[in-house]
Amino acid sequence: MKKIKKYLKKHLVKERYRHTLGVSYIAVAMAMRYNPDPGNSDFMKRAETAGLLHDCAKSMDNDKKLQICEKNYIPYSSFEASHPYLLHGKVGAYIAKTKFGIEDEDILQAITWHTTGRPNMSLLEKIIFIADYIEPSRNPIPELDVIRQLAFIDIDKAMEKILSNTLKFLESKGNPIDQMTQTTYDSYVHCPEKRDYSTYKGGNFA
Ligand code: DGI
Ligand code: FE
Ligand code: FE
Repeated sequence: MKKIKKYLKKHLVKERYRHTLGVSYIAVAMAMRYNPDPGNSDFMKRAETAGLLHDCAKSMDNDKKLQICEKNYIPYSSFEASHPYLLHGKVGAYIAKTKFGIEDEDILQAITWHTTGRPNMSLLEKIIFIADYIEPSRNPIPELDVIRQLAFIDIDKAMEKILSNTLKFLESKGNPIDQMTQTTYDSYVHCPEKRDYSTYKGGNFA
């Protein structure tokens, strides 16, 4: 963990490093909440590691990101080729594996998919995706505090809300949308078992 933090401190600007620590802490808190194996703190450790490394490639030049993908046969879409900042997850997972020897596939996938999500995400993948959005130093986003509470009440509902708000945000900015972001959102909307939180405004959920 020390080696990772040292690397991040060197490669990320101050605000991004602060964000990274925030994601890591929130990921640990969510791992406590959703730990599938209470009594074993391994899940928390894995959440901490994935949180720390999720944006490790964020500051890299776009050309270098594309170069790393090319050299290492990391597949990417034409949309990612024209919007290479979206590749910081895939390249980040590559760095986690090669530079820090992370072999845990779930951690690597959580880093890979943290920006767009994907259908059928694992618990750890969802935790990193959500922690990235709700960590305390994030600039205010509409409904952020409600989503922060929802994250600890109903993880899938939090996923759906974040994806929905991200799509709305990108549309309002006129930014093109990666197909994977839309596909991920669709997979949550079509999720058959869900409770209705449409009128939820924060506070305790009865
Ligand atoms: O790296 P972070 O800033 O912590 O967060 P992130 O990895 O979720 O990246 C966030 C940025 O990615 C944000 O500006 C929105 C953008 N983004 C997410 N999905 C899409 C997208 N941008 C485009 N153009 N299309 C998407 O589908
Ligand atoms: Fe990111
Ligand atoms: Fe992030």
